[in-house]
Order: sequence, then C-alpha cells, then structure tokens
Amino acid sequence: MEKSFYSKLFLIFFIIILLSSINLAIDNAAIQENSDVLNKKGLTGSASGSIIYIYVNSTIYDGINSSLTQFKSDLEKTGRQIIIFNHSPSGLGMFSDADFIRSYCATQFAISPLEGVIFVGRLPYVMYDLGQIFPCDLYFMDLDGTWTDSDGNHIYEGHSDGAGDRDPEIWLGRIDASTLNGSDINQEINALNNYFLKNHMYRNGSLRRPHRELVYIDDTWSADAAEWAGQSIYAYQNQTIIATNAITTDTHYENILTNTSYEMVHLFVHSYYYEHVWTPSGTTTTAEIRSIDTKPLFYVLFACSAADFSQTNNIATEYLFSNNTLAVIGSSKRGGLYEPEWFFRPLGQNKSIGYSLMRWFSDATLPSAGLNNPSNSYGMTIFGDPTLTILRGDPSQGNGGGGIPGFDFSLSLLAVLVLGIVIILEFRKDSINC
Ligand SMILES: [Ca+2]
Ligand SMILES: [Ca+2]
Ligand SMILES: [Ca+2]
Repeated sequence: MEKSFYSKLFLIFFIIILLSSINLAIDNAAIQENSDVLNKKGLTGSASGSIIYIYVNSTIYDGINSSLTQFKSDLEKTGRQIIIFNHSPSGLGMFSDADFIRSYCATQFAISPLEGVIFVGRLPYVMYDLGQIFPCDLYFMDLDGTWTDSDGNHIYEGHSDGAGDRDPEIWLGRIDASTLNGSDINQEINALNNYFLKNHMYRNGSLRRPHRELVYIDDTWSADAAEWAGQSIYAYQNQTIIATNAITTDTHYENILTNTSYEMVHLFVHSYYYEHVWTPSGTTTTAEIRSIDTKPLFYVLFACSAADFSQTNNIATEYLFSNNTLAVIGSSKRGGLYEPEWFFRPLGQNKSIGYSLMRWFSDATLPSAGLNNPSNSYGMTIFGDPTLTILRGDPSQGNGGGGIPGFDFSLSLLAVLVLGIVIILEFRKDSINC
C-alpha cells in the first residue's frame, strides 16, 4: 500500500506540473501576441507617465471647476500628468477650431507621451462623408494620417496613411451634456457635476456593480448570439445573454436597466439617434432612458447612430448622464462595434476604455470592422471618461492578481478541479483497499 501511495502522490504531482505548464504556455502566448502588436505601434497602454489633455468649453468652466479639480487629482493618482485647457471658440468656425486642436495634439504627440484627450462640454468636431455625412472622432485620434477636404466644403471625404498611417495614436472621449434635450446652461453644469461625482465614486469604490455583462440582442442578430457573447468573454466571464426574439422587447429591456446586477450592457438593436427600434415592434426613446433609474455603469451600443453627438436629444448622451452611467461606446453613424473581441481583449487586461477602442480600430481582423471597414467603423466614439477600466476606476490598482481575464483563471480552476477529483478517487480507492 505504501508503494501505491507514493505512485499516486507522484501522479498528482505530475498533473500539477502538467497543468501549470499549459497555463504558463498560454499566458506566454497571450503576452507574446500583445507585445507584438504593441511593438508595431510603439504603444504600451500604460497610464503611468503619460499625459492627458482636458479641453473644457469656457462657458461651463467656472460651473464645474471644483469637479475638475477632483477629477484631475484622481487622474494624477494614476501616475498621469493632466493639462486642462479652458477653451473658447476662435470665431473661425468649428472646422478650423478642430484643426487647431488636432494640430496641437499632433505636435505634442511627436515630443511627449500624449495618451488621450477628453472634451468636456461642447467642443469642436468634424464631419466626414461616406455617402452618409456624420461627425467623426477618429479625426482627433489619428494624428499622423492625412485627412482631405478636396472640394473645400469643410466636410472631409478622404483619409489616407499620408506620412504616417490611418491608425489612431491617441484616444478621445466626450463628456458633453449640451445636447440633452431642453438643456440650458444650469442643467448642463448640473449634469456635468453629477457625472464627475459618480466618476469619483467609482474610483474610490463607493460605486460598484458585480463584474457581470448583460448581452441583449434583438432579433436581427440573435441567431449569432453565442458568437457575439463569446467575443466579450475576454472581459466578462459572467454574462447574462438575452436573445430570444419574443423576449427582446422595449418594455423588457427598459425594466432590466433598473437591475443592479450588471456592470456592462452590450446592446444590439436597430436605432435612430433618438430611439431604439425593436423587432417586431416597440421603441425605447431618449425620453424613456431619461425617466428610467438605470443601474449599469458601462454600455456598448451596437445601435446605428445612437452616438450621433451632432444631434440634440441623441440617445447615447442620455445614457451617459442617466443615473450611474460612466461611459458609453457607440457609433455616430450607421455601423457599430463589429468584431467586439478586439475591444474586449485589452479591456479584460485592465486597459482603459480609450485604449481598448483605439486598439480595436487597428486590430480588428475581418473586412467588416475597424480600419478595414470605414463605413461600419468611422463613427465609433466614446462618451464619458476613456481612462476608466472595468476592474477599477484607477488602473494603477490593477486587478490585484485576481486573475480576471480569460484562460489563466479557467485553467487554474481546471487544475484545482482535476486535482480534487484525483485526490478523492485515489483516497477512496485507498480506503477501500485498506
Ligand atoms: Ca469636402
Ligand atoms: Ca495614425
Ligand atoms: Ca425582439
């Protein structure tokens, strides 16, 4: 019996070594893949030592001054340098103002570690013509590609590598309450101060949700529900998938938004900028989002034009300033986050939302997404603070070795399970033998 016991002990030891090496191999593969892409771009996604510009519309600057001070302080705790600009329109028009900001960022990016830009209040944007004319924030993200307005009508219709590439170098986020329906300046200031308060609460841990994603898919995309959900597993292993055509209705969706069980909502539904349109019937309007006590923190809206910030009463802005919301990722035109895997992969590695969307533009591999498909992708933008991560408001806190993303966790679990079964079987046999 003693000899048998030692051989079993050896077997257990062997299994532990085997599973550990599989684990290590997969970890190394993930790191290798990541560093390859990073080397290509010369980017690290690291917050520490980077610089963020915050442009604030001068009309609301004084009204949100104390919120900005807190926000700056919170960001500085992550090791970043924060530079705030009190921005007044030049009088030359939005097209020129946008060019002025982008040119300055491009110049600074060449000589400093500029990570991204946050626009607070109404700041300039440019329109791009792809058959549909839409506001295009990729303009501020790609600092070394060439944007062309051939006919001089102040609408871009060309984007090429130029001396650099079309890939984004920095991220951009808008925190703009000016398009809320009926918003006057006091309401706008109030909405912004509320936003920065919840942002601070998320960072200090007083605003939290279970680390769970709601994947809510209306009829048009429901047949591929498993694939859509699978692409966000890199960031959320805990998912609730609702994709039964008869269940996905306006009222069901609106009710589920009041549930405190979800950190992230990944929504697939036909939309106009002012409402979601459900199949076969029903709508969720901006006014309804305003009236709902929404509980989730983050939204990815696969919902055409929902993030068209050139429009008053756009629904993504309503989501952002609704109750607990911290960030909304959506499209200002027809299209959306195809191949979401390339967004959720870095997000699950505790990279920021801004960095994750930036990488998605470059890394999405299929013809339907990223830079491969301007028509689907060039409207993608972020409402809210792009420095946020899904694990902590403060990326420097990391995941505490909690093993959140992907294979590491599941294989460790597998190792424990297999080990447990082997031990139980072996010792049961031993007890029988004895
Ligand atoms: Ca033009
Ligand atoms: Ca570029
Ligand atoms: Ca439905």
